[in-house]
This record gives sequence, structure tokens and C-alpha cells, in this order.
Amino acid sequence: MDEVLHITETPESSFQTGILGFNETLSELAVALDAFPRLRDAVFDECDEWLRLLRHKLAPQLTGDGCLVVAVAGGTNTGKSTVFNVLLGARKSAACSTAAATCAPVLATSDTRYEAAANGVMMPEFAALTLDAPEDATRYDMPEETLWVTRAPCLPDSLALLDTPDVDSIERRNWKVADHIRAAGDVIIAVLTPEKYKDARVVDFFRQAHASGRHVIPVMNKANPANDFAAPRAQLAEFVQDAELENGLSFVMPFDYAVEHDVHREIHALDDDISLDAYLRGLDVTALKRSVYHDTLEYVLFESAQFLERLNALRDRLGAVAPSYEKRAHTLASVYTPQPGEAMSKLLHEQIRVQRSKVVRGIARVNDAAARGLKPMARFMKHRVLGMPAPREISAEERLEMLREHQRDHIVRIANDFATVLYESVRDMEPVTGGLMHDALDDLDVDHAVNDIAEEMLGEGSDLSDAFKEHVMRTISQWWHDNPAQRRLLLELDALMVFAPTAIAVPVAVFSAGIGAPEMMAIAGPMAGEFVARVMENKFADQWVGLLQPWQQEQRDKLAGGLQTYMTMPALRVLAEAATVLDSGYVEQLRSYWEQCQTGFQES
Ligand SMILES: Nc1nc2c(ncn2[C@@H]2O[C@H](COP(=O)(O)OP(=O)(O)OP(=O)(O)O)[C@@H](O)[C@H]2O)c(=O)[nH]1
Ligand SMILES: [Mg+2]
Repeated sequence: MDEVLHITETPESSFQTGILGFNETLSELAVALDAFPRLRDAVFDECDEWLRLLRHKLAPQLTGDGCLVVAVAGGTNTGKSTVFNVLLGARKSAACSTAAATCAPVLATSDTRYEAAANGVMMPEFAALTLDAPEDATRYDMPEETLWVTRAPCLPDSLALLDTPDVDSIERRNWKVADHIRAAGDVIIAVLTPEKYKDARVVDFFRQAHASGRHVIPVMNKANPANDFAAPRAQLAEFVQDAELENGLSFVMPFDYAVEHDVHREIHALDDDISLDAYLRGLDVTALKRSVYHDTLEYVLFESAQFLERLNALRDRLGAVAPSYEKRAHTLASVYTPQPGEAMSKLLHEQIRVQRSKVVRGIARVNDAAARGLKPMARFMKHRVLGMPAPREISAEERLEMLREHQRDHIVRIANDFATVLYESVRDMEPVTGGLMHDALDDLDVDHAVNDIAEEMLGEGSDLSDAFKEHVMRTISQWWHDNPAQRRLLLELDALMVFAPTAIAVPVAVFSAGIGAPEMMAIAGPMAGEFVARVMENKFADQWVGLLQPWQQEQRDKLAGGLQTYMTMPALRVLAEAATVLDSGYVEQLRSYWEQCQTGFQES
């Protein structure tokens, strides 16, 4: 048996697959819709904000390649720059005894991340500059959004360290920067001193940082180590409570003169055998990022769910357009009254002859006699029933041509009506679907399309279908056997058909009260009157219409099909292409990725 390798996805990796997949599929959809700018703009309308957050924050930060920004923050002169330097094992940012010395943040990154940091990609809220000397960070002549960037090869790729100006300075500009710092830092080291740990503004800053999902790590600087750090222990506990932090590790750094000259030392945890440096390196980057981006993620999930619903609705709207025209084409085509021509006449003659040869031989003589005897009766019926004037004599070819013209006129009228429906409906449509159709309609040559439809209905290849021939054969055979009394009628009608193929056209127009029945009578000539008269005389009209009805229906369907092929399809070409893009799995794929994200979000 083959060994099957099962790869089980953890909820975490499933969440990451979800968010990456969602982001990538959105980009693919945008590219696929490039060919339809109007549709693309409608799809992505008012999505800028959540798309930006998804692309530039959530997708890069929550999918394994995240980098924790650890901000060293606190009140003025508490030793932030000193802690920053100790963590880096190098004097990167100036530490000095004057208050509010650091006036712009300093970002230290690993070699790999340096490029992104120096280009301003890592912290886009600031204007990045390369740090040349530790004192750069104390230059008050720089714009307040300045960010000094420096390399720190000792840092892993998962960590970036940020030294910051104090959060309580009387200098107003630092307050603004403090907000940016709180936003930029995922982890915040709260540098406290025995003098400042209760300061309201400082405590407030960390409370807010924690409340917004940041991980706050308290570090008591200048800590008194007496009695196993009894005093700092109590102070830190008080701070954790005041700032409403969770109980976690706190760190202490005892007062040490040498730190001014030598930054090589470790900052120890109070109740654990771990250094701050080791603790930071061991942090779960993805989990912390998730906590920091909780609100952002919630917002993006909400907005993207709305987006998916809109996308679905749009897809349904595009999908509903074609069927609505199909319906209208059928409605218009249903008033079409096709008139059977020569082919029908031949078919009937053939079928009647088949029946005749089976039963009666030499019956043609009867036919001739019948035909001769028909004329006076037919003329009477024609005048009485139809009130038609006697038409002038015209040749059989002329009649067939006139019949064809009449049919053609009717088809052209219906096709033009349908073109009007198309143009008018676009005017009333909502802008996206209307816009997509508008472009294609501009290219539609209506006259050409109308000609194509008429040609298909009446030209070469418009013969009677095999299904209909089969139907006629069955019906006539049935009539023959079921109505011995009416066999004579069939033979009489057959005789008429032989003389005037156009005669057959009339019953359809007359019995089904089709459009233009009087004109049809005129075209079909005197034989038609006789034909009708004979049929009506024998109360055969209903059956006659029944015989022809499937053919009429076929012709109407064919006309509706022609309207679809030569008008709807070209008019909907762009719309159909756009619908194909939306139908090629993007929506389902996005929905599935979205659900993965949502599940991961709820589990976190
Ligand atoms: N002796 C001793 N001095 C310290 C210690 N921590 C900080 N200092 C000194 O205190 C002064 C201020 O330290 P900084 O690290 O610059 O403090 P800061 O919080 O960055 O100050 P600002 O940037 O001005 O807000 C400096 O002169 C440091 O040398 C310490 O543990 N021992
Ligand atoms: Mg400083």
C-alpha cells in the first residue's frame, strides 16, 4: 500500500494561508479585471483603506515574515537610550544627563531589514534618515517626523529596536511623536525609575499602549537591589496595576555608574533566570502581531466581507442580463407567424401520395376531377368567409417570391424591435452593466444583424427539420387511417398543392389569425381561397393548425435563437467576458480564504 503523507495545517498556518491567499487572489482579480476598467473600478470602489491595511500591514506582518518593533519608551531621562544601547551592546543613541535629550526616534535593525528601514518602508509614518553619530538623535534642528535608522548586526531579523523621545516632555512635539511610537511599536519596553514610575502621563501612555494590543514589558532602571530588589518589586507591581497590564515578567537594571562608558551588560528578569535580550528573542512574533493588529484585522475582515457580498451581487446581476434578453427575444418571436412555403407543400404532397399509393391506385383521376369541381365552391367560401377581392393573376414564382418578401418584412420588423429593446434597456440599466453593454452596442451593426437573421430564417439551409417531417408523416398517416371520410379531402387538398404551393401558406395565417392574413390571401392567390374553403368546409381547421403548429414553434424558436446569436450575443460580448472573469472561481476562492481568516481570528 502506498504511504500517504498527511500534512495537517495548524489553525495558525491556516490563518496565514488565508490572509496571504486572500491578498494574492484580490491582486489576481484586479489584474484579470484590468481589461474592464469600468467594472474593476466598480468592484474596488471605496476599498482603498482596508486594501492598504491588508496589503501593507496585515499580509506582510501576519504571515511569518513579520518583524517585531520593540520600542523603548518612558518618561524623560529615565535611561531609555541607555537601555537601547545595552540591548544592542553598542552605543548607538546618545545618552545624556540633560532632560529630553533624545528628540527623534532611532531605529536599529538587522542587516537584512536595514534596506527596508532606511527606505522608509518599515515605518512609513516617519521620514527615515541614516544615523551617522549617536548625537544625531539629539538634534533639535530636524523636522519632528525624523526617524534615524542604524544597522545592528546583532539583532535577529524578527526584531527591530526603537529608541524614543520621552512621553512626558514639556516639549509638545514629543507628545505627537509619542502617539506615533505607540502605533509603531508592537512591543513596548516601559523604562521606569523609582522617581517616575507613578507619573500619571507615563502610566497613561502604557495603559493605552496595552489596551491597544501592545505587549508592555516593565523595566525598572536605577533599581535598588537591596533585599532581593524588594523596593523595585513593589514599585513594579504597583505600576503593573496602575497601567492595567497583565502579570508577566518584569526586569530590573541596578544603578551602575559604569554603564555610561560600558554598555556590555545584561538586564535581568526579576523572578526568572532570563535576560531581557533573550526574552525578546523568544517572543512569538506572529501571536504578538495578531494582538497588535486585532482591531485592524477585525476592521479588514468586516469590510472585506461586505466587499465579497457586493462582488457576489454584481456577479449575479451580470449573470441575470443574458437570460432577461432571451426571454424578451422569445416574447417578440412569439408574434411571428411563419407561412409554410414550397417545401411544406412538397412535403405534404409527398406524404399524401405515400398514403394514397398504399390504399388506392390510380386515384389521381379523382384528384383532377375534384380540382375541377372545387372552383365555384371555393370562390363562394373565400368571399363569404374572408371577404377577399379576387386577386390579379400572377405566376407561381412571383407568388413564392412575394411570400418570401412578406416573411422577410415580418422578421425584419421583429428584429428591429428587438434592437430597440436592446438600446432602450441599456439606457435604463445601472451604470456598470449598462456601461459594459454600451461599449459593445456601439460596435453592433444592426442592419447587418437583421439581414443575417432573415437569411438564416429564409435562405439556404432553412429547410424543414427532420423532426417536423417525421411529425407530418405520422399525422397524415394517422388522418388517413382514422378518417376514411376525409381521405377525399386530403386528396383534394393535395391536388391544390400540386397546382399552387403557396396555397398552403394561407391556412396558417387565416386559422391562427396571424398577422397579415388578408395580405397572405392576396399573395397566395385563388388556390389558397379554395384550400381554405375545403379545409373549413370539412371542419378540419383545428387539425390543420395542429399539424403545422410544431413547425411554427420551431420557426419562432429559431427566430428567437437568431435574435440571440446576431444581436444579444454581440451586445453582451464585453459583459459576458467580464462575467466570465468573475465566474472563474475568484469569488469562491476569496470566500474560502476569508473564512480561514475569520476562523483564525475567532480562535485567537
Ligand atoms: N549611573 C547610571 N546612570 C544612568 C543609568 N541609566 C541612565 N543613566 C544616566 O542617566 C542619564 C539619562 O540617561 P538616558 O539613557 O539618556 O535617558 P533617556 O531616558 O534616554 O533620556 P531622554 O532621552 O532625555 O528622555 C544619562 O546621563 C545616563 O548615563 C544607570 O543605570 N546608572
Ligand atoms: Mg534618550
